[in-house]
Order: sequence, then C-alpha cells, then structure tokens
Amino acid sequence: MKILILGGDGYIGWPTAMKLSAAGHDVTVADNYMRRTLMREIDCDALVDVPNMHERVALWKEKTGRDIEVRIGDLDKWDFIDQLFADTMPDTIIHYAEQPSAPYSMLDRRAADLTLRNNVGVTFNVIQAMNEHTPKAHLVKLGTMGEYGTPNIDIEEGWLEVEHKGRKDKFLFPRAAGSLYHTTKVLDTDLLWFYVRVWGLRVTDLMQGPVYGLATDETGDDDRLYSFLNYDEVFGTVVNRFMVQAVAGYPLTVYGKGGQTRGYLHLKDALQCVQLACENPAGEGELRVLNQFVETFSVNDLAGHVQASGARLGLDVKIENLPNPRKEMEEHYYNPVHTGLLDLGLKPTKLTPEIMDEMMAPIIKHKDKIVNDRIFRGVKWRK
Ligand code: USQ
Repeated sequence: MKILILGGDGYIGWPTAMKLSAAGHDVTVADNYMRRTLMREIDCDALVDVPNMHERVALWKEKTGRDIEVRIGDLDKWDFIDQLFADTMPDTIIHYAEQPSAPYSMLDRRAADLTLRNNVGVTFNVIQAMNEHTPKAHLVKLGTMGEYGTPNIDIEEGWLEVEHKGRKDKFLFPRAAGSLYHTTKVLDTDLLWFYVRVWGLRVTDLMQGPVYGLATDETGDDDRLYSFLNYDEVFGTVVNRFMVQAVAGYPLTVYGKGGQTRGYLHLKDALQCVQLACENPAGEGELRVLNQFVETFSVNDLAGHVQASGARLGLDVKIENLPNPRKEMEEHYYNPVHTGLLDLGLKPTKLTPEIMDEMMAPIIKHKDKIVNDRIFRGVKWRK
C-alpha cells in the first residue's frame, strides 16, 4: 500500500514508519517538527538524541535498503497538504499530526489555543484533502481512550446502544474528556463522524491509552533509530516518566491517591495495532472505533512495578504522593471493552518483570543526560 503518515516525526510516528516500511509498504512521512519546537520552548528534551527526519530516513536506508519519503511542512496550511495528497495519492493515511500532550494544552491560553486550532484544523484539512484527492482511501486516525473519561459504567468500543421510551438506537459512546487536548480528540471524532455520514469516508478511530517503551523490532538496540523518550511532566507519559525517575533516584511522582486507572500498551503493540488497522480497512461510510490498549493499571500499580524493577536492578526507588496538579477522579470504576484489535490478530505484550527490566536498560545507559529539574513543574488544570 501507499501509506502517508502525518506526524511522522513523533513518538509513535517514526516507529510506525519503520514498521510499515519493513512490512513492504511504500511510506511517506510528513511533519512540521512541532513537538521539537514546543520542547525547546518549554525547555525539555528527549533522553536519547533524536536525529532529524532526513537523517532518520538516511539511517533507515543504510540499515535496510528501503526508502521512506520525507515532507516537512504544516498540515494546517491548505497549500501544503493539498500538494502532499496530490503528489502521494495514498491508499491509507495515518493521522498522528496533533499536539499530543494533555498538560501542554492546560499550560496557558496560548498553548490551549495552539492545541485547539492545530488539532481540529489539521483533522479538518485531512478530511478535505481526502475528499479532493483520495475519497476511497482509508483514514486511520489516532484518538485517545481519554475521550471517554472515567464513567461509572463499562466503556464500550466506540458505540452505545440506547433504549429510550421503548425505542432503540446506536450512538457514539458518551464522551467526557479530562483536558483540552483530550477534548480536541472528541471534536475530531465528531468531525469525522459527520463526514463519514455525509461523504461516505472510510475511517478507523483508534482510542489509544498511554504508551510506554522505546525499543521496537525495527530499532533493536540502535539508539539512533529510537523515538523521543520524554520524561518531563509535559511530554512524558507516566510509565516512561517513572522509569526515568527510578534511574535518577527521584521519588516516583504519584499524583494524588494514585487510584487513577487507564488502559496501557507497549510501543510495539501500538505499532501492531496500527498495522492491523491499515491492513484490515474500515468499509466505505464506516466509522470504526477500536479501543487500543492491552491491560489496565492504576498509577499505584505502575509505581509498584517500577519500584520492583528498580529493586531487581539494584536501585532504591521511593514513591511520593504529590498533590494532584490535574482535575481527575483518583478512585473510580474502569472497565473498557477492548476486543476489536484482538479479533484482528493483536498479540499483546504484557508489562511483565522481564519487559520492565528490558525497558530500563537504555535509560540506565543514558542516565547522565537526565536533568532532574525537568521532571516536575506542576502544570495545574485550574490556576
Ligand atoms: N500521572 C501521575 N504521575 C505522573 C504522570 C502522570 O500520577 O508523573 C497520572 C496522571 O494524573 C493520569 C495518568 O497518570 O491519571 C496518566 O497520565 P499520562 O501523563 O501518562 O497520560 P495522559 O496525560 O492521559 O496522556 C497520555 C498521552 C496522550 C494519550 C493519553 C491516553 O500523552 O497523548 O492520548 O495518554 S489516555 O490517558 O488514555 O487518555
């Protein structure tokens, strides 16, 4: 397939490009380096240096002999995306091109504005570009489990059948996002659902939980091919942060009571899921929603797993409960369905002690680069 990856420089974007290229697909990546720009602005950095896109594809070519095409530009600008679609005419579009951080979206008015406009604006442009150039193509859009929030009932896979006053109908599962970032993903889903109904687009919305890990089948232990490993509060997600904190001797930053429960997955599984979605497309006029995670943990469970791994590796890991800077439930019911991707063939990687210890290795190797001051800054949801 001809696959266009929007946001191909990101934490999941670049590993996806390598995975699909290795599987024999013809891959083009587009990115405007927004994550790098924002990281510089807020003074944080990935733990392992990340070469730019042109350097990355050159390394990939040297390693595998395969070509990946790179386009640098802003997908929120119609001229750029219009030309990109006209030149590449993709069969499948993977859309990751969004500001991905919940804390960043809550930082200040300007960051909120950028998140809202970029995320919804790019999704709108993708829909328009598909309609203009590739109306039969399949869009694989990265959503988030955070669109559902933490309701006191089981979370279904995208849709809910409702019986009301003796009649039945099916609706998108109620959404109650916990940050502006998560809310932009709800808005994306609504835009997509509208154009699926009206224009008959084919769309898969992947409701992904927090991802962890760095090495994939394609990187092996070649540091130069690694993605961004962020451990700062804004761009780092909780498991990656806890592992870096453990290595740095910084007490694990559990927010509030630590009963917050989410569905997690390894980066390798995120790639499997995206590949399965691409290779088994949604039908014409279908918005297929898949819940993308393999197991649920509370923050306390995760802190326990990282502490245990630290003990096996000779690190004395402490845990600290900090006042929660976010507004979220710290004890709640959480039982989301996640059978769609398993039915498509997902082989889950569980967070076993072996996987945990294996993920700590590159962090220990780059320990000297950890800057403790970047770990916690307390971005509050409400000032
Ligand atoms: N948490 C802590 N301590 C920390 C960091 C986080 O207790 O040092 C807690 C948070 O309060 C939250 C949970 O861990 O309850 C997960 O936080 P996170 O920062 O790992 O994830 P989140 O901000 O929700 O966002 C991440 C990705 C986002 C993706 C989302 C999936 O950045 O792109 O959409 O995970 S989900 O969480 O299911 O909405």
